[in-house]
Amino acid sequence: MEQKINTFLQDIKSVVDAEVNKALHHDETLTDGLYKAAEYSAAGGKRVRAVFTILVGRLFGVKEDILYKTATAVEMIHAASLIMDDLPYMDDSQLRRGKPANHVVFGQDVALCASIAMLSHALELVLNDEALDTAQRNHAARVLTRAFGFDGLAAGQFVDLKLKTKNVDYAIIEFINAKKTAALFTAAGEAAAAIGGAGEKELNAIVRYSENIGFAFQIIDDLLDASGSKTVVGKDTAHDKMNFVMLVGKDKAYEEAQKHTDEALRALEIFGDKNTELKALSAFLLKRVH
Ligand code: GRG
Repeated sequence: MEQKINTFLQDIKSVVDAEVNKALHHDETLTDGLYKAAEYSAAGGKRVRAVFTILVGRLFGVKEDILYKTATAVEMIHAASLIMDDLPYMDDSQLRRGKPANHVVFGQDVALCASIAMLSHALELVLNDEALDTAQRNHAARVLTRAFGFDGLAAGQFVDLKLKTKNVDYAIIEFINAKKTAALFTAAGEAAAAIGGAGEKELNAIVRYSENIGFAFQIIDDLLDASGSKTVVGKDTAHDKMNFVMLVGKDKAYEEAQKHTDEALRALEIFGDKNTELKALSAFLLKRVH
């Protein structure tokens, strides 16, 4: 099953790369530089969130291609957040996905415009998606919009930046991980489940699954930062921000990631045998450090 997830990641990566190219295709000459900056950062990445979106949809019997645009929108929101995260007045990172950060190549002004344009375009993709009916489009757009605002990425980043290493305890790191990382997984999961016609109980289970997977994903990311060199990880690993690994150490942090993965698996129990792929994805994501 691990090999199946690996192959699936590669397949979905090609699909999302093609969808991104389609989404950013344009005939504009005056704003060509803006599109180029967006394309630069929308490219690459493991596409874990796209796979996550599609596998949640499959649990509800949604055909993969119905979710291509939603999955691409999720990846574009993620890419937009990475551009912002690397800016000098945020994390001040020079390297991302194994290449110079967006602002290093295009300048801070263009990087910010490209990030905002990508956020906007991601929502347009969902709202104009002909594979979805109006209710599905609206539901997906609503949850994805919420994921990067006061209840999502911006909130998590704000607390992360402002607190740095001062007075940070478990509850604060929990807040940061929930908003900065898990919120987008949760929105992706909820959008896919809603497209699949999930009822309230099923939707709640997927939200619980996604929140826990997102939380574990951030801890594993921190563990990779703590043990990998920046050439291996493909991004700057030294930050003055506090994280779970710095707070409790590597072993306890890994245990915490395991606990969240177990909780995610418990949430899937109501789906019986149909949950095999999502279970495999959870195990695969946890194993990134071992
Ligand atoms: C309003 C969009 C918006 C953002 C403002 C900058 C910001 C607030 C939030 C930053 C959120 C952020 C960068 C969280 C880190 C999440 C994370 C674990 C990133 C690494 O994800 P991977 O490993 O990366 O999936 P790839 O490169 O494979 O896609």
